[in-house]
Amino acid sequence: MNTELFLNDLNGLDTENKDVITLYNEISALAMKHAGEIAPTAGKRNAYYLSMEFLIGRSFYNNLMELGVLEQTREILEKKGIDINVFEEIEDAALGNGGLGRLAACFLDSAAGLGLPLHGYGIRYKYGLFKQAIENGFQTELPDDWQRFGDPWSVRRESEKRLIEFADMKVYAVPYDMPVFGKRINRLRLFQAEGEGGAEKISEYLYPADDTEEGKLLRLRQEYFFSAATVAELLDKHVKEHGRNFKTFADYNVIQLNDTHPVIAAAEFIRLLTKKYRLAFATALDVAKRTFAYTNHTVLPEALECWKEDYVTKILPEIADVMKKISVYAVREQTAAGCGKDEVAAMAIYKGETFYMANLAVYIAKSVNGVAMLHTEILKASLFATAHKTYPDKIQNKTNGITHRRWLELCNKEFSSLIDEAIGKDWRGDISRLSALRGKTEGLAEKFIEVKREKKRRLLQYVAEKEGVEVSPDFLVFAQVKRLHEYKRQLMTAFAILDIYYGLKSGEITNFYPSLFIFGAKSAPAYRRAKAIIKFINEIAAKINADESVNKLLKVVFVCNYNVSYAEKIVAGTDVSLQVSTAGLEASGTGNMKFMMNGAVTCGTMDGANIEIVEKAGAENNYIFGAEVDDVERLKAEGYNPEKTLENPVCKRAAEALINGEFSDGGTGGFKELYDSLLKGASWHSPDNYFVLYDLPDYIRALLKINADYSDKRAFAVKQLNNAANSAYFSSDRTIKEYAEEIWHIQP
Ligand code: 26Q
Repeated sequence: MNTELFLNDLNGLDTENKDVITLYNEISALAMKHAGEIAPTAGKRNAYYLSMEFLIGRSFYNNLMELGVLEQTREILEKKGIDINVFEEIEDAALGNGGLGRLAACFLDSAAGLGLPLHGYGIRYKYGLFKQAIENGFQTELPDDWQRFGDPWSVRRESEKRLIEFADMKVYAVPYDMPVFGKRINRLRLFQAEGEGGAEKISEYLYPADDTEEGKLLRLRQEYFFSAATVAELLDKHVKEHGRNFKTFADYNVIQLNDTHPVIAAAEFIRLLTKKYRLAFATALDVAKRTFAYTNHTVLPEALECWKEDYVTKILPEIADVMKKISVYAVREQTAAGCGKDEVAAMAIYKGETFYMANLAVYIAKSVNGVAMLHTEILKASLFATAHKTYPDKIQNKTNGITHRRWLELCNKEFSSLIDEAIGKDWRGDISRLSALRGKTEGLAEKFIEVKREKKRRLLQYVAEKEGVEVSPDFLVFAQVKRLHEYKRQLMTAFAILDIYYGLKSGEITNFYPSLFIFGAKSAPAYRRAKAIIKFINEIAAKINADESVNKLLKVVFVCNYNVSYAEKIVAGTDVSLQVSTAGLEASGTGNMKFMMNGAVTCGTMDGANIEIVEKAGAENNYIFGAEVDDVERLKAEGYNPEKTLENPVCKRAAEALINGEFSDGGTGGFKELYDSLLKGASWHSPDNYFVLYDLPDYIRALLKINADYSDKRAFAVKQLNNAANSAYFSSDRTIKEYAEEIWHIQP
């Protein structure tokens, strides 16, 4: 960054009578002008991160911070009578829907920060994740036209567009580059679909509804569209720099597949090498096997991608052929390695006229990684057990992380300054230094209480404005913010709150510290039960908040349109992070890390990265409850019957709240469906598939213990600080260093 020129231009900028959007575009353009160029990739080994999602959030503040001019910009604007906070009006770029997309954004930030050549490749959706409105307690969806504010952080590269061919259409992939600022400027390249005959549709929506054949084909087109554009670009670049010597391709390039969504890139890679460059199939396959690596992000059966052969054949016949041929090679190789019929079947890439994309990814990839220790162990022992036996060195762990720049320095300036005061500023450049806080938590407690109260005050002021619910910053704040899914068990939290409410009303619960529960979540538009849970939460919130006999002690708020920017406020202003997924089902979680780093305790199950959080921060500083993986397995083997839990009046009352008429689902039948899912089983699931009723009593006990402990505010603040002090491990800087050293083999 040429700071001097930027500040000079900014000082000279005429801001009179300009609206916020104009100012945003002009200031961002100045930063882009003086930031410097994206670093060249030639002559060194580069890593490419292929992802259907990049959940970037707001770029303005973050980029100015990365460029080292945020504070000066604030001051210059102030002199011009502009409060820098006005740019909060600019909405997020939400080109992703949850953990996997946000992880991609954190990884790019860390790689740039560490000076490592990692580049993101994905899709420039016209509409990002839908905007959520709540109407009468129900989620409704509105299109997210994020580009209406302009897109000053992207540069269109018209001359680098290329034609992508389907059997029935041709589409241009036009690259838009977003620089990722840090010690090095890396590239996030997002392709936009253009052309005739409905070409633009391909990059119109993130997650088009896929309940029809047309919807499914559109998703397949999206996957191929950006994968093919990326692979063609990398091969062209290799030919230009090294000639047609593809044996060295893997020396210069490594392609990380963010889940299976872009694994079709491997098939396209082989297709191009064999068809365009005339390599033998075995040779092309070998190059692919040395180039690709794959990250798995979920073990939920319904989230494992598979494609019916006739869909693929319809629009990508050559890709279908390549995948079948890969399958033949895999079977041959596995049989030669001594695998039996069942083992080969368990690893099948192509079986029953269906392609199994996770099996394809595992076979092709030189490295397969899980995203937290437990998750990786589950991959080895269950999901990919046969592959693990066959290829014992393939599966490895890379515990997720979050960028401490956005998730601490940017969102919590107050806490960051307190840390500076205590241990100096070195931690900002080298997060491992944060552990210097460890010995100092007792001494910092009073000041931390002040900081937390201030962050709470700001959060609650915002919540009051947006949601119309007023809460005192003296409340103890719990938060459960994440995608709405049954396995994440927001319903269990709703039940627990309801039980506490009944207990307060009856006088069974006494000495209760005033508490607020914040929920934030979007449900997939077609996921009926998740939508019913949102309605249920809003129903109990309305009831409790309106009840004068209780609402001085208990409040509930469901924040509307939870997104990255809302998260920045919530993680800083929360005391207790709720991470209560059914053990074994949350691959990692990353929200848990954001809260921890901002000094919140975790109330959670032994799942995902919670296990590592507790290991680092100490069991005494967190609140763990509920069934563990072994318990869940045992319960399933025994034939868990939730009817039995109804013998406990707590569980009975919870379940009945769904059907006794106390709360209305507006005649949709949604609450009855939830009730049935708990006691009869929904879809292909067994009754209470996620052990909500089973874990509920222990959850309530944990919540009440937290409430009691909070009355010693000082001791509680020390627990919170102990979490922050031990959070360095969860910086994505650490994660990215591990990927760089152990999978990518790239250097600054
Ligand atoms: C699958 C089939 C067909 C269409 C779509 C999908 C699909 C789409 C998105 C499957 C999965 C996803 C997203 C998964 C995801 O976000 N997983 C989360 O990844 C985080 C980062 O590793 C983890 O922290 C979370 O635990 C995990 O849930």
